[in-house]
Amino acid sequence: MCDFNQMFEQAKAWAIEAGKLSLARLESPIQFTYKSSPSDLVTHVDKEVEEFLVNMILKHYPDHGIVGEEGTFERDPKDFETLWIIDPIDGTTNFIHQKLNYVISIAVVHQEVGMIGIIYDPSRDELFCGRKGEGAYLNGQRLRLELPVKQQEALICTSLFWNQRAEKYGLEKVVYDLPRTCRGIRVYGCAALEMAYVAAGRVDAYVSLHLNPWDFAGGKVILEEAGGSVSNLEGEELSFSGASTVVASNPFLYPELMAYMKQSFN
Ligand code: 2AM
Ligand code: CA
Repeated sequence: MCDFNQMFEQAKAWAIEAGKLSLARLESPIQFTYKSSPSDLVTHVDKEVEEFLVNMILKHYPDHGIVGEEGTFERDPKDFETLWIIDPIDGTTNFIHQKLNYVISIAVVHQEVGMIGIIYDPSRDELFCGRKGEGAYLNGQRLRLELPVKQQEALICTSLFWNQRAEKYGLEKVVYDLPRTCRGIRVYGCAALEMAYVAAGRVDAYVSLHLNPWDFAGGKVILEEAGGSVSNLEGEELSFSGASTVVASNPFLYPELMAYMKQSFN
């Protein structure tokens, strides 16, 4: 039997501990290397935080699987009924350049259903969390998206980086067309933080042409528990097993935004 309540409490504590570790490491110079390109970076802290989280998870749940951005856990995720999907540092480029606007993101997925989402922002000491059927919270305050928003009044986040998928969909549609339809665009460079901000009502939607499961898994659970809507650009449920486009939105804005997206990206 899975005790999701216990996992939820542990995941929150581990995310905070990982966040404190990242802040301590920022007191010394950060070394980084390139992964696939000069805009795809990894630091020794990404690896250290992932190792810390993997060790904690396996110590308490040796029969669970883990999908992490840095690939510390090497077994096939398909072999596990319960999976932890973790991004040790989401917003690595911000972590290096700005020392803020990065988060630790953790999700627990059971039989392909998102059960737990945790996003911790160490520099602001903000903990966003959600548990399936139990609501979403920011530092203990319940998050509920209850106010209608129209697209022309909406503040919309997006991620601006080039890759082949973004090229295929047309990055210019997000850069040039979308700003004409709404009040403003914000780009924080940290997908999980931006999804958490949609859940908190700080922005009204987040759109990405390419995200990996570790970028969106925690945010999906939190946003849905706050009453928000999440899908890919085609309006389909996000799968935790591969990269995808992502639309994460205030529920009242979602139908209008999706109608616009479908027409714009057709
Ligand atoms: P990361 O920092 O963990 O790499 C904005 O750049 C957001 O999109 C970040 O959350 C970043 O995650 C993610 N992202 C996914 N694919 C990316 C890519 N090819 N280049 C830059 N950021 C990417
Ligand atoms: Ca990431």
